Amino acid sequence: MAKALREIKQKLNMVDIVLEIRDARVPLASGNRNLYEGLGQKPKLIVLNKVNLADEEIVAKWAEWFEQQGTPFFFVDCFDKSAIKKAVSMARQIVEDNRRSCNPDLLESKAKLKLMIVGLPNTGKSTIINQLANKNATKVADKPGQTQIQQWISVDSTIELLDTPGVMPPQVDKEEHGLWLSAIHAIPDDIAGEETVAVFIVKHLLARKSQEFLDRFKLESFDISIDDAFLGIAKVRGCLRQKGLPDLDRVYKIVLAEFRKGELGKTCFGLPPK
Ligand SMILES: Nc1nc2c(ncn2[C@@H]2O[C@H](COP(=O)(O)OP(=O)(O)OP(=O)(O)O)[C@@H](O)[C@H]2O)c(=O)[nH]1
Ligand SMILES: [Mg+2]
Repeated sequence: MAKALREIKQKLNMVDIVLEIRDARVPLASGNRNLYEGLGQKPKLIVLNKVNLADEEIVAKWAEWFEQQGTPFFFVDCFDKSAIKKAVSMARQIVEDNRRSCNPDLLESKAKLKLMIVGLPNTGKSTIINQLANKNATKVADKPGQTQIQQWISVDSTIELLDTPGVMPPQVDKEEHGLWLSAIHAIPDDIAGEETVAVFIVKHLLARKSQEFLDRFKLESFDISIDDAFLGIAKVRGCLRQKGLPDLDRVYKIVLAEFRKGELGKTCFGLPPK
């Protein structure tokens, strides 16, 4: 964390604006206060990615909340190129407004816009860059810590991007936030353990009454125990061992993988603060 933060600060004077990529399912806890504060006066834009995996009603509440805070923000998903381009246009506008706030008579800058992309691991930083660059300029994978070093990517004559490794905050504010970040795979599974994360996800989906979850695993009702839910999943997916006992390790992996692909329903963790 300290090294990554130092490297980010070293490059600050080379960029016009910092895009902090967060996960739209966890809009506040997937931010990094230390990182954000370390950016000082540099213009910032919060980009909430993976909105295609998030609950639309709760996203609307968060949008209202960010509006009230006066924080520039933009919801995107990596498959929607036009939304990503709009986020970059918004970034350009913020930089322009900032430049002209000192001298309103300045003409619009024709210089290349340089953006630094920062955020927690696995939030989709490199994917967003590849979408803008129209090529696999930087490696992506559904696991935290894919990007290990900073890398400049030139999109065209108007935009240049700096990809950076994901940075975890030194600590999470609440234990619950650790589970949220594990569920979205910003934290590697071996930290909390696959069982803990899978149990958390299944409890969350049952409590939130995710119909997709129920239908996908042919479960009878939302009012079942966690053991019955895992047994039901094992039956449907052929993960039963001798004497009809579920092979829980396989079941946990199924839950984690399918939840992260959005196949168990769109969801968010937590609501905006009152
Ligand atoms: N469903 C969905 N998946 C996404 C979206 N954006 C990125 N992903 C997936 O999220 C995973 C992580 O993407 P990366 O771009 O490697 O994330 P990163 O932030 O660069 O990760 P690190 O380099 O580890 O910090 C990949 O499997 C992407 O395909 C999105 O908007 N929707
Ligand atoms: Mg990356």
